[in-house]
Amino acid sequence: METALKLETEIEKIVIALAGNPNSGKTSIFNNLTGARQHVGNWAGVTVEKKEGRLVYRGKAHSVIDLPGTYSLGAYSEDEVIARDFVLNEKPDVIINVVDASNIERNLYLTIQLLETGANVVVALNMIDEARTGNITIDMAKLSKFLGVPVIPTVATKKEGMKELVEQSIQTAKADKKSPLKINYGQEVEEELGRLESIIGSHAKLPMIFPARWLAVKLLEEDESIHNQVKKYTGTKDLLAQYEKSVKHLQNVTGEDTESLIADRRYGFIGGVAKQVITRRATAEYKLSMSDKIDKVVTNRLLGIPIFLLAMWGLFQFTFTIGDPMIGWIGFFFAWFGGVVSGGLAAVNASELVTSLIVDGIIGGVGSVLVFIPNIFLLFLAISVLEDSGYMARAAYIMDRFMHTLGLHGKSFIPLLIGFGCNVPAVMATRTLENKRDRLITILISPLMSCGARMPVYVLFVGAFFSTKQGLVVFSLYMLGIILAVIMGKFFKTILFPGETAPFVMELPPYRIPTLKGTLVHMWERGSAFIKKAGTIIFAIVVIIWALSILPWGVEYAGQESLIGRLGSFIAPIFAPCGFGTWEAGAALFFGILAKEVVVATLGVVYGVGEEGLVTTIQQFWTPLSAYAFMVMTLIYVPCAAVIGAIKRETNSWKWTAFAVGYTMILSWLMAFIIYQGGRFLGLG
Ligand code: BGO
Repeated sequence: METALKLETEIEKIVIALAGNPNSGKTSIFNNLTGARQHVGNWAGVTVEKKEGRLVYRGKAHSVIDLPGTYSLGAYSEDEVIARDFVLNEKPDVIINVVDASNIERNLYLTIQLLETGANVVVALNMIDEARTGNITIDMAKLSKFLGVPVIPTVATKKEGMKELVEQSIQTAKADKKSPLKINYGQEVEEELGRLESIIGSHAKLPMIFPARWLAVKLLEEDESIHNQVKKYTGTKDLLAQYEKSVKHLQNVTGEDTESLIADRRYGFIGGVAKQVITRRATAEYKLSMSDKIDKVVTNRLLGIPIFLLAMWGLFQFTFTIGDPMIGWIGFFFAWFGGVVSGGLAAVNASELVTSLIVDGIIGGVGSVLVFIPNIFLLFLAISVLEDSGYMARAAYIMDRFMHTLGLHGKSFIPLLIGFGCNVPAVMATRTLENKRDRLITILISPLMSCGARMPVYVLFVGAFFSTKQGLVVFSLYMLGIILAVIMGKFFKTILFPGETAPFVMELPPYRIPTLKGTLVHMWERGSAFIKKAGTIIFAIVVIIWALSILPWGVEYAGQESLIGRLGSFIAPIFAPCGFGTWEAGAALFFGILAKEVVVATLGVVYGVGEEGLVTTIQQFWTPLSAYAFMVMTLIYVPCAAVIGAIKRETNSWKWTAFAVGYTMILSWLMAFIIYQGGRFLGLG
């Protein structure tokens, strides 16, 4: 007997911790695993009961620790702190997370926090009998894939599933550690997390004690106990200063406290999991929440895509109906301002050269871009409302289903939606995609999304050629961008990277009424970047274009003999089959590579007219058909310089960067050619 006991002790190796919500059946499972081999004491320094037991399985004994029942791994109660410290400091070989199957959404809040620590977890999906009688069906294989851990159905009261649970736990304990679950906390929070993580990573000790991302999340959650622990280490001043800055910044931008922001995203993740793994038959007891009710319509299989299209259409109608009269006012202002400045310069006997630089170059060029401020701000305002209300996440969810039918990764759609604002953050947002191939495909197709910088080109051309259907025409361009992105994605996937797509969770945060402050701040963040760009990069480019318009000395300003005229003339034949073979169009597209707004700025400089005059001038050189082909060209051809830089940074490859530039060039020419020649063939122009 003694020898047997000694043997057992010698081979007792694996430490299993049981974690779960109160009443999830943790004690029942603990009793099943350990039988009479239990010992009850206290956790060090506190009066909370600590239950330890011995599990004997296949002649080997293992230790089982019952952690206090908690809903979270925060620091709100002693129980939570004990559970968290044990997980982080004692690092059990495996954690059995007991989840009440009849109450899965609430229980998963703890699960995802355990997974975020990077611990080895096995989910015991307990009370599966109750779930069945409550008319709940759970797709366990899918749940396991989404969480990235084994899920074992159990009925603790009947000892069902215990053998599988132990078997799986021992296997998992011996397996290599997985990387921690990475929830996407949204662009703004992710940026701050990135800053904190890089400081944590450079600290001598912290990364050995806490997983870097986990610690960054905890700091942003303003977890006092973690904050105090960090304070004790020397050399953490930078980190704590950055934490304060990040919390303040996020509160300012979102109008919410960071703890709620993070909790919201976690519930979004859980909402996404639940939506895809749980089927509930309607019963009298189960009442749909408001969010569920809205989702039943908005994410409906048949209605989802039409509603998404309607929302997008509404977005452009709103932008143009309200923005259009304002463009007139600002255009009028610049015309007046140009006149005043010109008069002023004449009064002080300024040279013709200076007058030309200021009036034709700067006011004409930068002004022709700035007149589109109302449309751009209104577009960003509408996008912010859709995002802050939680609708954009649903749009991604709907498109996910659609993308999956094409064999594409649905999560790719989130960076693509961000691309409506600017393609640079869209390319950066692909970091949320773990699979390298999916990430590369999404990077390659991101520039096809119509960003705010294309807007000035659209507004100018639809105003000149489609004045009664402006919203509809721009809507068609945005849709074309999405459709081409999907087609090209499918093409790249099939040709370049064949293979399975990994499952993932689409986060579905609860619906919210957007706050005025949050919406305005988001609109301003995006819109002000446009104004800044107009005042810096575009200003500089406009001066260069102006210089090319007056050189060589003595030529007619912006004439065909000027440098820009020669450059445009050299390129123009390429675009002639697409319907816009003028040297001005060629020059505009050439400089538009630097920033897409520059297409309009260049036209403003080379035609030497203000926005008002520009509309009538382009009417002489384009037809509605060639104007549409030109807008399609602007949409697709070459990502702008900033996006090219972002692609290089994110892919870390010149080859893929060149590929992105090359394929968009070819695709844009083909599309413009097909539209123009096809339209002519159909007698449209
Ligand atoms: C009582 N199925 C069902 N149907 N019930 C279960 C299961 C299961 O798989 N697992 C546990 N339970 P704890 P925590 C009770 O005690 O293990 C039941 O807090 C009662 N008690 O029997 O204590 C379990 O440790 C009187 O129910 O959970 C227990 O996590 C009437 O869930 C309860 C009815 O289990 C909580 C039930 C005096």
